[in-house]
Amino acid sequence: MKQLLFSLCFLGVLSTVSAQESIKAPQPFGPVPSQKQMDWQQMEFYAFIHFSLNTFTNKEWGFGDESPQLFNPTALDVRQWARVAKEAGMKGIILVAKHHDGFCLWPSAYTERSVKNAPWKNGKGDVVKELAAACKEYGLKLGLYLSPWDRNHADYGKPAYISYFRNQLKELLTNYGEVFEMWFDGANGGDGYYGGANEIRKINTLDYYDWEETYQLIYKIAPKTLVWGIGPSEARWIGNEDGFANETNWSLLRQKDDLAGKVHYSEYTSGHEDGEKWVPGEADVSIRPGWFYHASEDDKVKSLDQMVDIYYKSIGRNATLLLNLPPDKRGLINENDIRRLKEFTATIKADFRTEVLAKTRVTANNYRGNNDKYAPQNAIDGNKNTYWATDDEVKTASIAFEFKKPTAVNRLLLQEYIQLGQRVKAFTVEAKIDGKWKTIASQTTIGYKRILRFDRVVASALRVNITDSKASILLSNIQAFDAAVFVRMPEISRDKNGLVRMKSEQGSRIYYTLDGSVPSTKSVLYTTPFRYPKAVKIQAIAIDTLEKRSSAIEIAKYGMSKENWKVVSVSSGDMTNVQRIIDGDPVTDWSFGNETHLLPQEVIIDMGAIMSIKGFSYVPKQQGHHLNLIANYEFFTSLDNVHWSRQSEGEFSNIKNNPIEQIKLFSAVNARYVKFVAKSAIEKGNNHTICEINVIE
Ligand code: FUL
Repeated sequence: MKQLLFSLCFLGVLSTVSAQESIKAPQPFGPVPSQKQMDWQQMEFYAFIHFSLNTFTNKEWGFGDESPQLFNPTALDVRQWARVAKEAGMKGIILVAKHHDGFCLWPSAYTERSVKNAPWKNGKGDVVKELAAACKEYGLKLGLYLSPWDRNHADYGKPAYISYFRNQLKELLTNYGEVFEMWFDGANGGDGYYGGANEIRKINTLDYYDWEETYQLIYKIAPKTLVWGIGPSEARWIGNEDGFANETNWSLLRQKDDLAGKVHYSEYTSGHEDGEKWVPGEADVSIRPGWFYHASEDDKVKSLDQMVDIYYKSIGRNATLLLNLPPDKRGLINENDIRRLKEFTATIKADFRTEVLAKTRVTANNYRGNNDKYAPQNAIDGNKNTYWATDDEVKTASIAFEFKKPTAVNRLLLQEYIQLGQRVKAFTVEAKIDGKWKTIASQTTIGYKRILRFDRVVASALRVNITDSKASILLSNIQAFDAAVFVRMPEISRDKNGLVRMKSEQGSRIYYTLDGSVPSTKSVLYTTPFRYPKAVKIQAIAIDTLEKRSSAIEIAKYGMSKENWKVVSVSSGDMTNVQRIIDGDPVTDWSFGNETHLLPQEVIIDMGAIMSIKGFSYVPKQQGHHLNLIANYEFFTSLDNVHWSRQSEGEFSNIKNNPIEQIKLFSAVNARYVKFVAKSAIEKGNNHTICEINVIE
């Protein structure tokens, strides 16, 4: 009897096992990530460190002739970098080991241009080694940036340089432990010192480096290193240096076309739905306007609003986020940057504190073979290895979550089980409010992670409808949150005549100060535009009266208004619209130069009175495909529009990838007239654009 019972039980077990097994697991669809890419994607957030000779020369790109003697940080502490990154929840640090000027932060055996010829630690230091140890101590992964372009090396552009470059790669990938990411920047070739030749060396990025072979070398010596950037890479640039992916973001790329030079980099922002290779996007951005530290940017650290937007537009849009924290001349991440980073991480942490779906009743109108292994519960079980899956032929389906009582939500987080490919092309989200379903979002891709922000709704149920997918649907995680209302900072603008305008979101009031004090509800309430043509620092705050919450403080600094400014002469271009370059609006643009008026081109401005100035800025066009950017400039001042003295000349480094306001400083000088000369351009065309010219008082 006992025996019989046992056999019956045994048979019972067997039959359940075979029922489970008779369900075939879903098959991969299209390109899938490698384990290395999966591990990398799950890091989500890591730091970038730009720290080199440029930190000491106040440049964004060194020319290659700067002396290594200038590298002399007074308090370099890589453990501080690691601590800051760790506390911010980052998982690694990518260090720029060599930037375009060729200076090496490690004592490379192949060059004298390195820390070994710097006064720091009497030439005995090795920043890469120190950072590798600090990363280990703090449980962070180490990544490295080795600039392919070298403006110092005499052989750059010739075959000999490729051996040099590969030798350095070998040093970096064998002497410092595991490197999680190798970063190859796209800026390649142009003018430089090149061992004293001082010339322009153009190369074809795709041919010159023989990337296929370089990659083979890397995979041989460092198989765990993910290679980013140019060549047949395993992760791609997101196509801008603002840290944004598009809402539609495929982790796929038509890399063959890319390697044949047929893909414009703006396409990286979305990837390619029909890409033949898994090449996920990495969004890189600096916490300041520039990549290297400049004291003049101490008050230009990105605002909390910008930082939060960056998070939702990168990690929230299926990309990883590589955030640059440039150490200052001491060798420390600056206090201002740390403060902002802390505010940012606290805000993001708070946004995801209250999860509301885990305890809901979840149902789906389809799940694979009605088998529990693929049931909708898997999307809320907190286990990233289980997923809700539909039957193979089912490419549209709904998953619904019923709350025990009406619940407030304003964030939704979704994740596909990307190990089997990225599939979802479109989806909608509905909320059941007062018994009626209401569509609250209509979106496209999901990928590894997609986070939606929407106005708070109080719902009795939520429903996610996948409305289009390449193959069956596999979702491993769905969460919803009730984040505190984020009040956006007011926007401040001032026009040419000094008229100040402020704008905030509906439902909030703006309070401001003009005397440098911190604004609060006791400060002046903004009601209508007002005139303030003098130099001023305006600080404003928005208060959501209903939520009783306030925004971060917006600060706008202005010199004297431009009401008495006039453009007195231009070498070409349309004179009727030229005032756009002095209208106080950084968006309106004007161009000079054409087929008959080639570079250099100039514009002369009369400021109406003698002023002491110590710099100028050029605001380039920032939106669009053809920005017609100026690459090299000269800037002159005069008291009488007859006798001129040159105050500054040089390049707008990195303007192509990062077309931000270009600030150039010089020793203070009295001037009434200023002359801005465009000497060379980024694009081949003969048209060159200026949005605004400012002076720094
Ligand atoms: C760019 C470089 O030219 C910048 O200097 C910086 O390193 C940035 C991350 O990549 O393209």
